[in-house]
Amino acid sequence: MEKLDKTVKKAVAIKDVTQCEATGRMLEKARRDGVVVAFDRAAGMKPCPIGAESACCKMCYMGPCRLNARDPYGKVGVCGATIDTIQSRNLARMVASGSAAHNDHGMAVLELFKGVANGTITDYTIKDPYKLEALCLELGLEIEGMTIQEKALALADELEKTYTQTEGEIPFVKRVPAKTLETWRKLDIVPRGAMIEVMGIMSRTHMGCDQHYENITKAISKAALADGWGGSMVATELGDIMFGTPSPVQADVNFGVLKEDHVNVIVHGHEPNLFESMLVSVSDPSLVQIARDKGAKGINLVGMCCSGAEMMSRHGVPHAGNFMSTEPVLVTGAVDAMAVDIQCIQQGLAKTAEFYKTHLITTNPRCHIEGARHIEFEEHTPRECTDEIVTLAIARFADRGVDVEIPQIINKGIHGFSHEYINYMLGGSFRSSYAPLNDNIINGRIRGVAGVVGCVNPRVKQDWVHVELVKELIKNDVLVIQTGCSQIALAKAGLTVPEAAVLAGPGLREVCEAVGMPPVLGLGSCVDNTRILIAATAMVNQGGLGDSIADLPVAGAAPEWMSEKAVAIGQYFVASGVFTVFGVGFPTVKETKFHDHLFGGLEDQGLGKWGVTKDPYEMAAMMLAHIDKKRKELGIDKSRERVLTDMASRRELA
Ligand code: BF8
Repeated sequence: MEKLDKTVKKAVAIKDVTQCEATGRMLEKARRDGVVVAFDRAAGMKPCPIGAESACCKMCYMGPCRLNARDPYGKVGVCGATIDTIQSRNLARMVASGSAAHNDHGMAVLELFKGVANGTITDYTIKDPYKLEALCLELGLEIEGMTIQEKALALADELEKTYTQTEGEIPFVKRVPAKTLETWRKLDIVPRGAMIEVMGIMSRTHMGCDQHYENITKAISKAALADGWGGSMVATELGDIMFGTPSPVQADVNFGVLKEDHVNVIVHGHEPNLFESMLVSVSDPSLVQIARDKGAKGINLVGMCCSGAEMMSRHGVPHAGNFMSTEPVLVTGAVDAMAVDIQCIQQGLAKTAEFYKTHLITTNPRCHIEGARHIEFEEHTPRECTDEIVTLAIARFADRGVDVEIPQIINKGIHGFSHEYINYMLGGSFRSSYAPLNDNIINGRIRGVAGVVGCVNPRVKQDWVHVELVKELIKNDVLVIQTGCSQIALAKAGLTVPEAAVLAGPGLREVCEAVGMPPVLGLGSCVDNTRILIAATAMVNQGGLGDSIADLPVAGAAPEWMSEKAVAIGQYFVASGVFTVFGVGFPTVKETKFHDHLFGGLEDQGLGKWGVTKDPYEMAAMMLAHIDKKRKELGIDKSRERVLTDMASRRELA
């Protein structure tokens, strides 16, 4: 095991790198044990200042060329590429990678769905036939007289176009508000299919090809929209049909969900199929009996990162923490097996797992890790993989051979606010609608809606930017909706409970207390950001808040982003019409044409725009200013007289 570097040990004060108490305690233990984790590696490696601003180009081997971000137009690359060409090509490749990751995930979910529909995969089923039918009808499919299986096959055929189609428009474009779609068509940014849009970026960013940042930006928007309204949306919708559409459920979050006297199995990753099967394996009476025979009280299944967030939303499975806690959780010594699939799996896990004798098991053909055991997961025989992992975990429990120290911290919260549930929650069974939300925005009780999503990143204090931003927003009557690692940060801060309404401004508090909902609504994983797009569309369709997503008093933020997926998500929100602010930093050089195009020019075209700041209070101020600007444009900047919504007025609204 590599030893902690002495200079690193001095440089990092734990209170400065994380707000998560459990993670902090495990960082202290890691230091005592001489174990290095990502927080230490980050302290020992400054970000490359040229790369951070995207002023370098390695698209060919005449370079790599480095431009001066302080004098961006002072020189060009060997081929003559300007700073705008270089930055836009770099950002395009980030978006292509992020979009590819989500689309690959969505395609895997589609393949699983096809197998369930044609009967070749029998371990999964269709749990929400109502949503299946609703989706078929929404996409204009003729399903009269069809069986559930036939409907599923018809839907699978239609949604396959999301990936493979090379001409036309992806299927879920049918959901986009008419005026938003009109703008996309005018700008020629409607995606044809994910594969061709991602391939198109890789092709046009080759040396000597597309060298106009505005044209490259169009390709960026297409590839990003092919993620948000494409692959990610397919993953969410088919996931709901197969595994259940979430509705509010209480779940425990934080390291205290680990149990010293149980066999602890963590699933960390993004695709729900592995986790769903693991849920079946840990409940198998014969495996539970083997665990008991070895002295365990039972088998404890826990999630981390995004598939964890999905399982928490759908089934109330406990969640141990977000991305930056994945190494520290192993330091507890209590994790008997960590099964991973794809995305956001840090290679450093292998060494940490080895030190604490935890089984780290990769399961997906797209993600092997040197030093980890690989047990391939196959949807036709999923239990072969998950049962074997549980068996390994039981054996490790019987002979842990390391000290166990679990921070006894658990935060209870309510999660699982799907778009469908929000619709029902606001309007009731017979009048489910977004009218009460729109009405409360129009009358000023709710100032606007903010999506706060995305990663945690060791370049900023873990969870802190998310939590401070969200507190500031709800204090100012902004309803917050969340996904991914951000949702877990707020769950740990105790804001995902209805009682957190006391932290909200008077208007939002009144609405939360009337409905019995938290001021912060958790929607699930990163692919579930598409639920935010659907909610925004429902707000437009409801009426009274403009004709396009760009008209809405809404804003988005990824305060601690780190992954290329986050950039793809950010761009699909911007292209959909949302002002989107990133924390940490942004890979462009300020006061360049490309930067100005992203941070203002796109808005002039009728889309959204980007913003950036590290400071959560400034971030909140930027988002509030945007929301207020939209309220003014809509003519609702002066709150209407406040009237409590009684049954008569609810009926009227419906
Ligand atoms: O997809 S929020 S760190 S875990 S990239 Fe990764 Fe970021 Fe977490 Fe999930 Ni999303």
